[in-house]
Amino acid sequence: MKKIILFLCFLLLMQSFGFSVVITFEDLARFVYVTNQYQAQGVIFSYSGNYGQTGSVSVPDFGVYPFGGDAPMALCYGGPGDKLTFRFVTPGGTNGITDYVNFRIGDGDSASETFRVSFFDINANLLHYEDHTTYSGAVDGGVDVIYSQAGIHKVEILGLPGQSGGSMDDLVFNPVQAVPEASSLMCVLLTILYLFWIKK
Ligand SMILES: [Ca+2]
Repeated sequence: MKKIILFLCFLLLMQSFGFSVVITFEDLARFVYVTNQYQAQGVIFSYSGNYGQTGSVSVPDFGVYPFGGDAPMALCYGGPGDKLTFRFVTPGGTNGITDYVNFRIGDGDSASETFRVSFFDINANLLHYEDHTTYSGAVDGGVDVIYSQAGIHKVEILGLPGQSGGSMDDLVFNPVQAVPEASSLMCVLLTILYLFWIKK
């Protein structure tokens, strides 16, 4: 019994000492649709609207110019009403959560970009949102979005009126934790009860 408890404590410790994940899109070519290429690291992407592809800010593709990310490659999104979404998952693709998300977003051209960034929990409840308008200039047209909160499952970037399309880059998040299903929790509980029972 003591050995089992020690092993479970070891697993919990290993999980808590995980390192943050960093995604710069530099490992992908231009014009690649980004979907589940980073599932093993804990995130998958989806879109409604235009783009959803990698673009080079140094060419520039999609009219996207440097905005302060790790150049040249970035993930480009479209105009008003277009939505770029990413969700945190386990390597096996089941639902996951994180407690810290940080990324660079915007555009470096002369047009302004207005967009809303929303964070949701596993039950699709809105945790937080923030609106931004970025311009070209001193900050290269981009802004850093940083949000810390337990239970972040999904992040949505929605183009607002005035948006002409932009990019995101340098996505950083804390290691993703699996969301245990009710049946798994019950299984763990029954196992613990059984172990106590055979100990007696
Ligand atoms: Ca990049």
